[in-house]
Amino acid sequence: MRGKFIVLEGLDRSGKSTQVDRLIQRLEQDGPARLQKFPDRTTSIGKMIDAYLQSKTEMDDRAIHLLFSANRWECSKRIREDIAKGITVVADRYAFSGIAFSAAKGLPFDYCLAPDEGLPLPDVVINLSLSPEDAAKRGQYGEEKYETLDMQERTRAQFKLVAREMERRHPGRWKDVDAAGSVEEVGERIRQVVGVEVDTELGQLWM
Ligand code: DGP
Repeated sequence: MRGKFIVLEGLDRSGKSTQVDRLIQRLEQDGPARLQKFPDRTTSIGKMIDAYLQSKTEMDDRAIHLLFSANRWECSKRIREDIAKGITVVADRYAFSGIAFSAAKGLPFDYCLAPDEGLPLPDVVINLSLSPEDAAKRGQYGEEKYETLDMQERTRAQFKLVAREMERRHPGRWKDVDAAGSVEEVGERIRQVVGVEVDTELGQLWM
């Protein structure tokens, strides 16, 4: 039986990384599971992305958009292989962040979507949603490029459009999960939506 491909999305401070770790620990009780973080900053493309996010280099908006996508493509072969072997892959961010963040900077939505067409299609996307008020209670943003209130607000609006696009093209796979509450409460909400039935074959994104 193949592994599942599960994606967690959400804004900075939504608790995504904490929940990804908890989810993997729980999944490992039933079989092999591994984390795939995006951007994967360990590859040579990932190092360019890392320098950009830390404002060590400047980059044209389209150039960085394509690098984020290239980073997903370079990891996609291993994702497919692992899933075929029965390993469940949990991605911390994926193509949906790619669209939401770049569209929030003003790039056309359809342009943002195009380079990821054909990537492995997640069986389920868990979008941790948090109101601006609850996000503000979690403290200051960090130092990286997009970690400002204005950028996060615009990205939040774009995530709603991404959700609509997913519902249109791949109905039933996008799950909004309320990220307000304790780590345990949010973890329980995730547990309830993650047990999906999967198709025999892994699909292709946007196709
Ligand atoms: P993280 O390592 O999860 O903190 O993500 C780093 C930052 O990069 C975060 O602000 C979200 C942003 N990001 C993640 N993926 C993409 C992408 O594909 N495109 C763009 N433009 N930004 C992204």
